[in-house]
Amino acid sequence: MDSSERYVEATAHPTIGIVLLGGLSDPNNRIPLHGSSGIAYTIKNKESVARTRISLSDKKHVYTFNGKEIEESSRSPIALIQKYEERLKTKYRTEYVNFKSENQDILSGSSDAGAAALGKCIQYLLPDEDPFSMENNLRIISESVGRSLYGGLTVTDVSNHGTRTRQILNPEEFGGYEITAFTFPHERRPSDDIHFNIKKLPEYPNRVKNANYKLIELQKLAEKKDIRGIFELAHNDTEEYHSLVEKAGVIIITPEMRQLMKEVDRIRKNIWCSYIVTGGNNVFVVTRNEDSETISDKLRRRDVRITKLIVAGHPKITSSNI
Ligand code: ADP
Ligand code: 3S4
Repeated sequence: MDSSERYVEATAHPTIGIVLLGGLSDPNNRIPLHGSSGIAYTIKNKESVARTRISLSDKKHVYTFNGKEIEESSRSPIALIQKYEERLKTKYRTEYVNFKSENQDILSGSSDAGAAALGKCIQYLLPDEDPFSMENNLRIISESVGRSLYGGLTVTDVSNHGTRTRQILNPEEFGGYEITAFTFPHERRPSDDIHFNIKKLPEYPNRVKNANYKLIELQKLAEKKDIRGIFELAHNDTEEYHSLVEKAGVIIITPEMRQLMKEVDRIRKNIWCSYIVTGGNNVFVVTRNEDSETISDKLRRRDVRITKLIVAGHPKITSSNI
């Protein structure tokens, strides 16, 4: 960084779906076809974050992600920065708006974290920016960005005017529970494989109705602070979602992942636990804190990485000289 450079740096946490999202009405603006819900997470005793710095300089443009230069593409943060560039240049009398982001200890849900950390920087620089229009602009990078923008347990509602996320439980309410991620050693498929295919199914209108209905249920569970109920709902949603995703020809749950899920179903008969599978190569097993070790030991296998996660909060400004 040159000594005259002005900058702001923010971090945001990655996310896991609770009522899973499948189907976008407009692939460029990534507008969801139904409401959804999720939590922000961090690895226990570590900081799972996207760390993003926006700097203002008079020298040249620099855009990097995980140390590599990035190009303009449909989901690129460059397109998002361009939406705010003129206002930033006028307000801060600068020539160039630069972007640098690094992901740290993220298993999945990185795009939400990346979009939210960038959003937090822009909000800092342009505090009058309306949060609703900000959330909808950030969707270019990630359709479920609201989960990371608000942290804890969130619901994202979709209307004709756009999408709006609200937090329905703060992360502290999840203090008695741990999420163990079992990461399988294969590459994940892009989430767009799900989004493009699921909406072609004849069952899809019913899925849209069910997902929206589940959000009403979830709100009631959150009001009662029924954390187990919330993760039971997530467990059932994983089953409904993946049976449709598979009918649409997209296999996310491999036979090895399914085998582990069957074992969770067996354990659940005696000790409470549940699972979630989003679009990646993780099976997330939720347990009470005191049962986490026993259950992980029962599920442990070769080549499957085990990581302990907890629910996390909203983005933070970590440093700035502006
Ligand atoms: P995930 O489950 O990790 O979100 P996706 O395939 O949905 O997986 O999204 C990955 C994409 O998100 C990356 O290819 C990149 O375009 C974008 N992304 C990830 N991290 C960041 C970041 N820190 N800043 C900006 N964009 C990011
Ligand atoms: C496939 O925007 P992810 C999905 O709702 C899309 O979590 C989220 O998750 C499902 O694995 C979901 O791409 O984060």
